[in-house]
Amino acid sequence: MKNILVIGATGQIGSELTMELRKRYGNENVVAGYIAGAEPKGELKVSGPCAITDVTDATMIENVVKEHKIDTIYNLAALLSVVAESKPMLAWKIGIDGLWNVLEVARIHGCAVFTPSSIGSFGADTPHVNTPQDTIQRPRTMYGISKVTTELLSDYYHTKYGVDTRAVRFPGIISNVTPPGGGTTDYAVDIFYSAVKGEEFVCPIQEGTFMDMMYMPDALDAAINLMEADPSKLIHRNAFNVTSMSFDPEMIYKTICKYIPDFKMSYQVDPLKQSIANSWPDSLDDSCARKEWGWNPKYCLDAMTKDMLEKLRLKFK
Ligand code: AKB
Repeated sequence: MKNILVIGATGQIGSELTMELRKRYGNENVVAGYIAGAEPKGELKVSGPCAITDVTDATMIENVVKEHKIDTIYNLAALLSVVAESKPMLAWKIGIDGLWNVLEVARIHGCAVFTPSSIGSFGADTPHVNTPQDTIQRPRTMYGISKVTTELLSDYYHTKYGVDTRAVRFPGIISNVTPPGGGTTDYAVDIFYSAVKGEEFVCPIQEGTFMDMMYMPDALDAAINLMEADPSKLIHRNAFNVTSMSFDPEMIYKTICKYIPDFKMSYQVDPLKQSIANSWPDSLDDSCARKEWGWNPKYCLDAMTKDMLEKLRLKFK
């Protein structure tokens, strides 16, 4: 039986991952770790144990791990790419000092650890089309630098200490429960909210800018299925390219227009978001994830759009 701690359980991915893990492993066996000021609410709060778990405090993490006999940690604490550029030292403190705390606790208490990387771990010198699993990374954003370091430090703990670390490089995640905050790919979530509210969408990313994206149900499967995978089949660990779709603003706009024909979009490009997006891949090659642990996403752009619009319409009814 797994006992799981999700650090960052009230964030965009954490809030849905915690509920999915509770569904699969039992409510009592999944602890929602949160920080002061971001307390769990609603179902997340009442359906299972919650514990204040600040990733920058190793003792606090260790106490939660000991109290709940944790054997698996999903470490989702991080600042997203745009906000990390305005707070680079904080991004490092949470992303890397925090990761070091998690890995040390995991080493001492024998926990497996999932700490996601991102398409942000790639940089301007990376081949942008069909980006290989193993290729030049060299990002120039603090988010990217911290994600490459996350990958290297996680691999280090695996090879040196045998800690069972595994991760994926998440693309932009699109979801209808908890909005993302401060990412370059946030536009692909915001556009759905504008469409459902009947508002014009002002897009901060230029037409023709392709980025990898994924619908939340596939992102949850990616994290959980990788942690369930047979370790003897894993050639890579930190971190696997995974993707479900690649589109530019026009493609997602036109797909939404199939369901809401009078939806309007204009452009007001944000220079910081655009420069980050330009340095990221257009499309990832995720064949290693498919081969080594059976990655197989279910949602394409059209299926995701249909589901997003249905769910958001219910939310704003
Ligand atoms: C961001 O845009 O910062 C994130 C990511 C792709 O890692 N959504």
